[in-house]
Amino acid sequence: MRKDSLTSKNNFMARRAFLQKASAAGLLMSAPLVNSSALDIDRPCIPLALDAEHLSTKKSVLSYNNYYEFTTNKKMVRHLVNDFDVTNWTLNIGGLVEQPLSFNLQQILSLPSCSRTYRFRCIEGWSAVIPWNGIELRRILDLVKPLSSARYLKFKSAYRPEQMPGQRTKILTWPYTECLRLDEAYHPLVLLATGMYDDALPKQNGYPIRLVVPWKYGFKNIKAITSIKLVESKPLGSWQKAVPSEYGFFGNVNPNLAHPRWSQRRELPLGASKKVRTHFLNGYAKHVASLYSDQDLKTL
Ligand SMILES: Nc1nc2c(c(=O)[nH]1)N[C@H]1C(S)=C(S)[C@@H](COP(=O)(O)O)O[C@H]1N2
Ligand SMILES: [Mo]
Repeated sequence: MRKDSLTSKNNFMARRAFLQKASAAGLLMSAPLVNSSALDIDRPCIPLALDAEHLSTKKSVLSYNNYYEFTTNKKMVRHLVNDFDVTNWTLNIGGLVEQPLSFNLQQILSLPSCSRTYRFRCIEGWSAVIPWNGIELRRILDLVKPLSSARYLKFKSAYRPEQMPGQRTKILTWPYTECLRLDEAYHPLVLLATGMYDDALPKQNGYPIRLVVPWKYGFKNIKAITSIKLVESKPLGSWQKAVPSEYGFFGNVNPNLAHPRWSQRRELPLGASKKVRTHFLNGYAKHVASLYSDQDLKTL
């Protein structure tokens, strides 16, 4: 997909006007907290023709969660997040960028957003169809302006062992981290989600902000992000670090590439009693296959 076919000239001009205004106002100088009302002038997403899908019930998506910072028991996560206090939050975006930025909670929650309904496929074999609200990650990348040396993004989740009981165990190394290649991160399907079902993002699903990359397995979709760092060399995500034989850098959904312990050909939708077939790149191949060479797609 060509970038210039996706960004209208008007939009580009609006963004440039925003950046000029913002830098004149000193907002983009050395300790820049973004002025989120200024962000409103930018469109959060381009319209995309995606297949209509039968949504998972909100109840099912809010009550069956992987969130190892709390527990490995999927049905208990929603209870254990009650004591997770997120009033004090900063999302830092920095590293190899021209313009590092920090967002406080109020700024995160008032980011302009669109809705996008995506299939969601966990590597364990269950799936969902979720209406997200969020902003395309590339809109944020446009603000921070990656340097030419930047090749990857490294995401970190919150580290609050006093509030996150799972972090007092060694089941993973904390904080939870994930990573993308820069060209993947620029793809317009990639969202930073701040809501779902046209409502706030529930704590168990990654409040206040989480990554959504619909053609990758669920583990890549890191929750409760506190930092995004642009880096030169390939980072290691928490799962890849813990179990390299089962989790790779890409984590692309691929029914033809079996997990070492089970087939990935089929998946069980939340709330369903019968498995359905899993689609290559989770059904988004026509949008994203061009990001990968044949070699990449044989790699987990
Ligand atoms: N910080 C953090 N992010 C995470 C996880 C986690 O344990 N911690 N689990 C991942 C996995 S394995 C999956 S399948 C999805 C589950 O997202 P959901 O609970 O919103 O459905 O979150 C991903 N993001
Ligand atoms: Mo997962």
